[in-house]
Amino acid sequence: MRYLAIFFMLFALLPAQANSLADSDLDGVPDIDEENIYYTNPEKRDTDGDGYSDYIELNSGFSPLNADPIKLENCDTDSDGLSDRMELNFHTNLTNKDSDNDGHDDGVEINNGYDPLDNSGAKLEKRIEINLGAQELSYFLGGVRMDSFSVSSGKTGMYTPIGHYKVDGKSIRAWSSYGLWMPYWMSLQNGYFGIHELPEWPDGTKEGENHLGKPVSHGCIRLGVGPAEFLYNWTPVGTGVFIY
Ligand SMILES: [Ca+2]
Ligand SMILES: [Ca+2]
Ligand SMILES: [Ca+2]
Ligand SMILES: [Ca+2]
Repeated sequence: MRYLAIFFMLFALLPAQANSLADSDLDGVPDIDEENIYYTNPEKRDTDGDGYSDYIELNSGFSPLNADPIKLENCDTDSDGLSDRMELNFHTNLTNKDSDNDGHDDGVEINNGYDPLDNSGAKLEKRIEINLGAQELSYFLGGVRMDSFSVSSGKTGMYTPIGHYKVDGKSIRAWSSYGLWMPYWMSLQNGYFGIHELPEWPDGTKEGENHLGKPVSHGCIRLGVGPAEFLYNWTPVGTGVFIY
């Protein structure tokens, strides 16, 4: 038993080693992270001089580089169209517009699906996830969640199937056998079901405008006006869709 106790003590010591990285200003953020991730001053606890340490700002979601109380998602230090929050998520340089020096700003690369850390023109993987319990669709670029939209999925008895699918076709306007148009249609399982904007009756009236967030469809995933068109244009055929 004594050996076992020593064994566990050794493991208990390991996390302490991870915290022994140099931290010159003792603000809780290691020098190496201040220099390479957050671009804060490793010699100054409060880089922007607003009275809050870099550590406190980062842990409460505020920019440690801006003395105004601005959240990381609303701050774009290098004005490249990508927020500081997203720069941290994508591991890009939040003080350099063009992290991979290929002539295209980070924000432009992300908006067009390119890898802002690869100057060979490589694209990042796109993925869509639909959480039926939350009635929410999220889309991901390179593993980073970009945004989420409220949806309406299948009602009781006409449940939206769960599982892994791929977008296998697209149409600006598809006709449903229920007698409705489905704008911005993205087909799953060869059209067995799909993702589309709130459906439209032939007279132009929209169906289910107050139903986003509630499962009332015939099995499809309905998106609101705006998000449906955006996602249609963002999503290439072949994009993975994970429904759970
Ligand atoms: Ca520090
Ligand atoms: Ca500060
Ligand atoms: Ca930026
Ligand atoms: Ca670039």
